[in-house]
Formats: sequence, C-alpha cells, structure tokens
Amino acid sequence: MKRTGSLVALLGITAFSTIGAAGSDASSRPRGVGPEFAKYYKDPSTFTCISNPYIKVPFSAVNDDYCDCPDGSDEPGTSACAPVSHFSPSDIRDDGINRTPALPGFYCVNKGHKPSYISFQRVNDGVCDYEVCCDGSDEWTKVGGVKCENKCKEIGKAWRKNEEQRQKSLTAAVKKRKELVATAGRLRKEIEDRIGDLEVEIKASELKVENLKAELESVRARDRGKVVKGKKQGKVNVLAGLAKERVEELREALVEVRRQRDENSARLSELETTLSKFKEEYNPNFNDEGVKRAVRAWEDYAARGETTSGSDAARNRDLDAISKPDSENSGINWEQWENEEDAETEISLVYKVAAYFPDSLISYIEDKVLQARTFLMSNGILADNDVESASGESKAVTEARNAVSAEESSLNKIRSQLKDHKSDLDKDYGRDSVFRSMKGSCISRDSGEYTYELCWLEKTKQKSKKGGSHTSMGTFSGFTTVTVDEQNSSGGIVPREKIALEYTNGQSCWNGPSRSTKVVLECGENDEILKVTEDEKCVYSMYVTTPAACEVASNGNNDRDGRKDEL
Ligand code: MAN
Repeated sequence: MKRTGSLVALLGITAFSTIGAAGSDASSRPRGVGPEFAKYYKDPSTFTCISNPYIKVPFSAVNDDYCDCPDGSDEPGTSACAPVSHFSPSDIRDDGINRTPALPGFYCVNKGHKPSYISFQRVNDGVCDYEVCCDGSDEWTKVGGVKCENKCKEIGKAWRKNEEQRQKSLTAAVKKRKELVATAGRLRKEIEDRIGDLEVEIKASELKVENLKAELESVRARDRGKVVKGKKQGKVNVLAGLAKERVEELREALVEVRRQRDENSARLSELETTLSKFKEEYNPNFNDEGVKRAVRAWEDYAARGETTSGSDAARNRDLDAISKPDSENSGINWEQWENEEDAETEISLVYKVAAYFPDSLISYIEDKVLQARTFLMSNGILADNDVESASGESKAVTEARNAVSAEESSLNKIRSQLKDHKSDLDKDYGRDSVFRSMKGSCISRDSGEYTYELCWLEKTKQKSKKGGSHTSMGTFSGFTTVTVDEQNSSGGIVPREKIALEYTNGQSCWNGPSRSTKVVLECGENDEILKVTEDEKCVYSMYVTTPAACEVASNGNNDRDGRKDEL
C-alpha cells in the first residue's frame, strides 16, 4: 500500500493518474508494463496480483514504490519489487504463495528503436542504460539529478544500419550454405555413381577370376598329362644339341684316326717283316757297306722293342666302345637333354654336367656353384626358383596361377573401395550433409604462442610459433550440441544451444588426458576461427563461424542458428 510522504509513491499516483483508465497503447498502460501484460492492469479500481490472484490491492497501490504482490506484479515501473526478481520457481514455498517474478522487467517503449525490458534493479539507479533503454525511461525519477535524454532516434538509426549489414551478411551466408549443400549433393551423387561403376567392375572381375581359375585348371591338367613332343628351345636344349653335334664330330674323327692308324700299322708290320727277312737272307760275305749299314740299323730298331704287338688290345677295346653311337653305349642320353623343361636353369645343367666329371672335382664345383648362386640371388640378379622347382610346377602353370592371384588382388581392392564408399554414404555429415563438401578443407588462426588449425571433419592441430611439429588436438569423432551463455539484445544472458564438432584422441598430454577439441559453430558468412580457449589442461574449445551453421527460419527470414531477435 502507499506510504504517505513518499515522493515515489506520489509519482506512482502521478503515473497512475497519467495512465488513467487502462488502454492498449503505451500511454494507457501503467509505467513499465509491456503490451502483453496490459490485460492485468485494466481494472481501474482493483489490482489482482498476477501469480497470486487471491491477493488484491487497490489500483492506487500499482507503482506506489511499495511491493505488495509476492510476485512483484504491482510494481512494474519501480524497483520496489526488485528483490522478488531474484526468486526462482523453486521459491514457491509450502505456504502456497508464488514468489516467482510475474514480469520480465521494466518495459522501455524505445520509440524510434525497438522496445525492450530492463531488469528492475536498474530502474531509477541513477545510470542511463541506453543499450537497453534508449529512451531513458528507466530513470524517470531523475534520481540524483540524472536526466537521461531520449537517444532512440540515433541509436535506432545506427542499429538499423548495423542490422541491415547483418541481414546482408546472413543472406550471403545462407546462399553459401545452399551452395555447400548443393555441392554435398553432387559429391554424394558422384559416390553413388562410383558405387554403381564399382559393382559392375566387381562383376566383370569376378567373372575374370572364374575364367582364369578355369584356365589354370586346364593348364595344370595339360601339364600333368603332357607327352613331350619335339625339341624344346630352352638354353639347355640348345646346348645339348650343340654338344651332341660336337661329340659326333669327335667320334667320327676318332674313327678316322683309328682307321689311318690301323692302315699305317699294317704297312709298318709289312715293312718290318720284309726287313726281318732281309736280315736273315742277306750274304754277309758280300762286302757291301750299304747293305751292312741297313742290317745294323734294323738290328738297332728291333733291339728298342718298338715293334707293334698285341699290348694295345685293351685300349683298342675302349676306343671301340667310345666310337660306337651313344645309343649303343652307356654314354649321354641326348633324348632326355634335348627335351629338358625350360624351367631347368644353367645351374642345374652344371650339376648334371658335373656328374660326368671325376669325383674329386664334383664337390669342389658344387661348392663354387652354390656360392655363385647365393651371391646372384641375394643381389637380385638371379630369381629364386626354389619354390617352383620344389613344387615341380611348369612355367605355364606359374603364369596362370599368377594371373589368378593378380586378378583376385585387384578384385579385393575394388571390393574394399566399394565398402569404403558405401560406409561413407552412411556417415553423418550434419544437417543436409552440408559438411560433406567441406571435409578436409582447413582454416587456421594465430592465438597466443600457437597457430591453431581446424580441418573440417578431420583434425584439429596446434603448432608453436617458435617452430617444431604439429600437436594433434584430436580427430573428428562426431557431432554434438553445446549450450553457450550469450547476451541477448536486451543485454540479458541467455543460454543458446549450438552445433559443435567433437575432435578426440589427440596427442597425449603430459600428466593429462589425450588432447581433445570442441568446435562450437556459429552462423557466419565465412569460415573463421574467432577464438580458441584451453578450458582445462589439453581440453580445448574453438569458436568458429561458418555458413554451414546457418539455417533459414520457417518464415523465410535469415536467422542465426534458427534464433529470433526479440523485436
Ligand atoms: C603444450 C600445449 C598446451 C598444453 C601443454 C600441456 O604446451 O599443448 O596447450 O597445455 O602442452 O603440457
């Protein structure tokens, strides 16, 4: 109720008398009442407390600078009920009285700009709160001589200019977002097309594998039942052919030399018989010096024992055997050598040839060959054919088998690509998949001693300006939302929900967790890191603007994160 002698109470009455009967325009409402609460102040004789209707006071108690209603509704234009505004819904105590403030604050009409509510504590506190009350109406008692002139015209003008700029920027941002969404759609379509192509490629490759396997089987079958026909063209076969010709040549030469030797032996034998007879039959009394010299020469020759005899019989038998064709003696089986498999190497040839050397030489040669072979293989000059030779597989089979393996490995590659693309289509790329078109692109910002980098949907990094390598602040792990306290246009702090990207499992922090980053998004014309904070050791927040976070409100107006201004 009013108190006598109170200037403010008097002014309250003045206010009441000024407002007069309740009406719908600002001048017809009690001071500080917003249009949406006008209906509670219509009865000119009695005021009913808004949240406690069983409490009624005379209308003269409204704005008399004395708080009558527990919810503060009888003092919309003064700070008398300001302490009430500190209460919260939990202050509804057992006594059934509702102490929750019924009004949001003192209503500033702000003609020429936009109306707003200012908290009751700031009413008549001697400070002009132009950022909320540009008309200065919150200081209506001019306490301490403070006079707040109405600045709504200029403040409103500046605000509208700024707002126009903001709207332009939002329009551009929303346009960019649309383009991002369109690009994301195209990228998705490309992946879908690629999936179609890969499915066709897989079918073709599966068929190819099947055919190659069948081919391998038939090569194996041919190989198993193969009858060797004709001569082969491998180096061993050529060498065997040459060796055979040479051996034939030598054998023929040997036969010819033996024939000439036998002929000469026969002639020598005939001559020896003649001379022997000559010695027996000559007349030693006939003093012919020439005859005597001939007889002595014959006697010397016969004494040296160089006459032909049967002692060469054994050697002749050997020569007879060697002179026979290989097929008739136990010599080289040319048939086998000339048809040796191509897989046979010069090394194995050496082994076979070594079989014809004296025993003492064989182990020496084997050692040398082994050393040479090991050297060549370890230097990549000679292929290691052990596996093949161990399995006894022919070159044709090896080639067919390799062809199957090559095709199978290419098929596996295509299958894994298909799997990656399919799982990509199932991935969350945010609303309208807008972040698909941004994935992998990066932005950075210097802050303090570091440069911070954000790569969309990939990594966040920190790099010291002094140099050194990057420190991972996390790898993208998904979308989330965070609630951030923000100032509204009336200067009040309001919680707002924002889209955020989570980056986790970064580089381990000494004596702390693995580094992680929350990237809090705000609608903006450009991708830009506004600020980076380290909220706890190695737990970071990046505040970033991007067109991707802009939404178009259902009424078609551009809006930041879908929120509205309280206009
Ligand atoms: C580096 C940076 C800092 C972090 C410390 C923790 O200096 O990653 O952000 O706080 O390591 O040791």
